[in-house]
Amino acid sequence: MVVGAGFGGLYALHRLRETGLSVRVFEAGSDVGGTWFWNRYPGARCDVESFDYSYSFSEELQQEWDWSERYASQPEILRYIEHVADRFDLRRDITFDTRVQAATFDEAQGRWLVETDDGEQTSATYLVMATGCLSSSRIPDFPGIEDFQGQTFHTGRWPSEPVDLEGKRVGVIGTGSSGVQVITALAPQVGELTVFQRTPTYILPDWNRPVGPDELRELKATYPQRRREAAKGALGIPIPVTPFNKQSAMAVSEQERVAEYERRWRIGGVCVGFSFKDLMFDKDANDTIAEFIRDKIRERVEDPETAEKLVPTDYAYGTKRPSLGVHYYDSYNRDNVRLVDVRADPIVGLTRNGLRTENTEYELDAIVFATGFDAMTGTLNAIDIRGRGGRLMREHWSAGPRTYLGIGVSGFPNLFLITGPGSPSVLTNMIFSIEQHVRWIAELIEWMRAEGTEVVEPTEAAEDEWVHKIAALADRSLYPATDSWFVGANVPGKPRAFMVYLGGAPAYAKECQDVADAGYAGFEFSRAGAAVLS
Ligand code: NA7
Repeated sequence: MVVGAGFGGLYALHRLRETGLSVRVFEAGSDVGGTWFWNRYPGARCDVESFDYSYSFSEELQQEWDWSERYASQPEILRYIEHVADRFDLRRDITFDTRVQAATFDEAQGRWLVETDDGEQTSATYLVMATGCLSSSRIPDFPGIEDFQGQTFHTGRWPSEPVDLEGKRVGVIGTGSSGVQVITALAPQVGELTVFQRTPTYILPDWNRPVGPDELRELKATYPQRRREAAKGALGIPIPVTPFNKQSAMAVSEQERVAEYERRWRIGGVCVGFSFKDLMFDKDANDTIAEFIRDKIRERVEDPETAEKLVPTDYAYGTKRPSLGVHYYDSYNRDNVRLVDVRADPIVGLTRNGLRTENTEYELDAIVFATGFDAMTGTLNAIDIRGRGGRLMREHWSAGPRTYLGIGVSGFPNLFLITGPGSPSVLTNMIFSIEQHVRWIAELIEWMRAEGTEVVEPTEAAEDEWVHKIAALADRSLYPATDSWFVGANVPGKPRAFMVYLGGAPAYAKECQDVADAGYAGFEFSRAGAAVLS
């Protein structure tokens, strides 16, 4: 059984079918797409290039799909996923509009008993959680939220029917990646746009553009090489043009440093973050790129006071996920857009007609919450997942998520996480990481069937060691010091833990391969109802 029909769940269904298993998928949405099904807000676009943010498992699929832009928009990505679902006849095994509420491991039978919100109870040998890293959208608990008479939207739950905001007074709360994209798209459409910003974002240019026929032909012809390069890149994307610079930012003169930033800025995308080897590890080095980006903001925004509000100052570049885009700052040069710094003038709550801060009341016809997600663990913890002895996974994770390889959880046999906490997941190209996980899990299941063993789970010791490794890798970097969703700081009461493997995609893939080559070291195997064999 697979939970979720986004990129992860669809490939899990396809690949596990190939192993000869019968597979059933439950999906809460009414169609395939996951993230790209729900996040259909204006301006939604992927921040990984389309030729990399696509499945590599089928050469025919690669050759028949024509990406139209360097960075694909949400509608195009959704069309692609729908095409994949049709092409591999996936929908016949997917039950839509159905949310998994509980999953209990029956030790005697060695099966997962699964309950869905329509009351159905079913069971499966293996349970694959392809529930996404950013799938539990979050609206903060603003007082008076139910009093507001206008329209409200969350970017991560945008309606599928058309939304007409033309001429309206619209407020956007939040300026993370979703906020940046939706603000850029709405600014020219709406009557008045009021942006309520708590923390400004570092934004890199994407220089998005159409992909012409010649480029398309060339890109298609070089897919195999591109995928090989992607496997060598720390983020699961190819970086042949602008590899990681192995120098320290502090080892060169200011002039050389700025020249390197400028060179990469012109290319755009995440390669700017690879300008020097220590940007994410050394505060002085990080300050240099942060200041470079701040100057870019100051150049772009006409009103100096607004520009200063848009300049991030209190956290290191990259420790909250940077956004991509070129036209965001132009929004603030428009007469119909105003910026409210809600750190200086905090939001008190919503009112019947709009939103009140300590100093002002803003009348609004609609409010867009671009306020993020209960990331990495939110969706999993919302399901009553009970492992051996009836232990709830959310209790097992009460001090932060505990996994082995980000794939398995001790005491929760035959349960697999796709891009789970403790894997490189959100700091890589998600499709690359999804494919790597699904392949690895499918090969493990094939191995178990060949060995005649039925039940697999990580040992507690392997899980402990992995949890320490994730923390140790993070502690060498600047990430843990920032209040971000990477550490769960955006959700009040959430335990603080850095949830991503920071060693890079190739090192991670090697760890997974080494585990498999050693007969799945760190896992223990048993027969259903029998004691664990080691
Ligand atoms: P993010 O990155 O979590 O951004 C959420 C934004 O909402 C961020 O600017 C928050 O400010 C803001 N926020 C959250 N709660 C509040 C309250 N109570 N008041 C004011 N502002 C608030 O979510 P996104 O959807 O933009 O992006 C998620 C990921 O999707 C992204 O990283 C990419 O990987 C794709 P804060 O920074 O917490 O001060």
